[in-house]
This record gives sequence, structure tokens and C-alpha cells, in this order.
Amino acid sequence: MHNMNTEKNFKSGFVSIIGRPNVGKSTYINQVIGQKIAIMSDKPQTTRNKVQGVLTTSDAQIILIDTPGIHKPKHKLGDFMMRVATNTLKEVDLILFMINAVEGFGRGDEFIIEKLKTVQTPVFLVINKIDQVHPDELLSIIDDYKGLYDFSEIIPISALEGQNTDRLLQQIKDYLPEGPQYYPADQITDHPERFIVAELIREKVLHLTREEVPHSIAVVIEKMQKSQESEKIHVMATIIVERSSQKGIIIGKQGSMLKEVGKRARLDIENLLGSKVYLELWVKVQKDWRNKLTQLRDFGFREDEY
Ligand SMILES: Nc1nc2c(ncn2[C@@H]2O[C@H](COP(=O)(O)OP(=O)(O)OP(=O)(O)O)[C@@H](O)[C@H]2O)c(=O)[nH]1
Ligand SMILES: [Mg+2]
Repeated sequence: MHNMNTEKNFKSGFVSIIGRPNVGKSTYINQVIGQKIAIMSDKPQTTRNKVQGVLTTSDAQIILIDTPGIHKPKHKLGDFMMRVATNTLKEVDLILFMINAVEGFGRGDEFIIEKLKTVQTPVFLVINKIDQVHPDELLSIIDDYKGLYDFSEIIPISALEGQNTDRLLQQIKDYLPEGPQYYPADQITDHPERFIVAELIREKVLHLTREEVPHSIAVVIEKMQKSQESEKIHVMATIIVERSSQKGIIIGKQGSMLKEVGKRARLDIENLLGSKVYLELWVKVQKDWRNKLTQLRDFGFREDEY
């Protein structure tokens, strides 16, 4: 049973963050939650699944939903990602449409605004990365977007540096209805630890590789259990790639790349689990997995769960 908070005037609700790839949606969620639950990278299309971050305060519970960046799908995985992003819009109490202050208006935004016009939910325009532009430029960005949709609020922030994020959080609370506490106060995400562990490994590959490699991988956790000989948690994971050339890149010269991925991932996983970790990584080729529905399901991309 959840620890229901019955205090009067307690507010709660679901808030979906939508936007083009790379605008900083995952960075914002992590900033609010104060821990890395959604992986981040400078490569577009980092987020693939819906990730919920839960923030509980004395007077409210905000469930923030991170979604994959809106882009034109090139394979079945891309189709899945777009459905995950747009399906959430109907079911939430508030939508944050996030844009990047550095880039101007783009085709992806046009598509998102068309989607927004089909729902009744209030929408905030959140202009992120203001640490990278001169304040004068903000006015022209606001002008570009203001005429396209009747936004409930327009809020410039820097998710990375935390500028104005308190104000945004207050505005979110103002728009939420009175409601129950859905999750226990100490729960920060709806995803099982296994999922986040797999994502942390994928994040390191995203950071360390280039070109087609980052997008062609999936990570599957084969085993995660406390080892009997030591206090460590034994994590065994397989990195799936599409071609044997990519397998070579991920393993690296004499295993150097895989070793580096493992070293960096282990530190993050230890942080997440609060325990020492023994991380064992394998690499396997599964041709064209991003286009095979059965494989997508095997790797955890299940639409019925979203
Ligand atoms: N300068 C600056 N960089 C930021 C800010 N917020 C995010 N970034 C950077 O922008 C890049 C993309 O951030 P993510 O949070 O992964 O973006 P996303 O919108 O989740 O991207 P997808 O999951 O691919 O849709 C990362 O390199 C972040 O460090 C910000 O406020 N200022
Ligand atoms: Mg993301």
C-alpha cells in the first residue's frame, strides 16, 4: 500500500516534457529530482523510453515524464519512440514544451505544435539553455513562438545551471489539481533499478563512441544479484550491436573501449545502488534489431507498458 497523504490541499499530477531531440529534457528531470534517473548526452535521440521522475514535497507530488525527442522515425524503434512521446500528451495534467534557446524554430516544433492543438491540456513553453544566449535574444525567441500557440506560461530556464528552475517548479505546482500522493515519498522513479542500470551503461557508450555506433546499441541486463563471496552486487550485461564492425569498435584495441565503458558505468551504478558493484560486460551482434518487433520486445521496448 502506498502511504497516502491525506493532508488538505495536497496537490499532485503528471507533467509531460516534450520537445525536439537534445533540447535538455532529461537534464531538466535530473536537475529537479537531484539524481540521475534519465541518461543524457550531446547526441540526439538519447532517450528511448518514457521515464518518470517523482518529486515529493510537503504540499505536492509532481510526476515528471521524460519522453524521446520528436524526430522523423527511420526504423521501428523510431516509430515506437514517437508513439511514446505523443501518447503521454492526452493523459497528463500539464505539458512542458521545451525548446533550445540557441537553435531557432524548426520543423520538429511545427509537428509538436500541431499535436498540442489536438489536446485540451495546459502547455508551458520552456526555453532552455539560456546560459548560452544574451538576454536580448530571448525576446525574439518568445516572439517567434508566441503567435503559434496560446501557451499558459512562458518560462526561460537553464536546466544545466539551475537558473529559474525554482520558479518553473512553483508554476507547475500552481497548475496541478488537488490530488493524492501516488508514490511513496522516497520513490524517485517508476522504473526498476535494472532499467536504469542498463541505461547508465548505454549512456557511457553514447559518450565514448561516434557516428552510427551510439544509435545502434541496446543493453540487456542478464543478471543482477548480490554475490555470495563478497559484499558486491554482480551485474552481468550484454551490449547488443547491429554489425560486427560495431562490435569491434565497442570492444576496442585489446578490450580498451569496453574496459573504459565498464569503469565509468560501474561508478554510476555504484552511486545508484549505494553498493560496490562487479560489472561484467559482453557484446553481441543482432543484425538489424531496430527493425525487428520481436527483438524490440526482447530488449524491453514494450508498447503495452506505455
Ligand atoms: N549549456 C547548456 N547545456 C544544456 C542545458 N541543458 C541540457 N544541456 C546539454 O544538452 C545536451 C542534451 O541534453 P539531454 O538532456 O540529453 O537532452 P534531451 O532533450 O533529453 O535529448 P533526447 O533524449 O535525445 O531527446 C547535453 O549535452 C546537456 O548537457 C542547459 O541548460 N545549458
Ligand atoms: Mg533525453
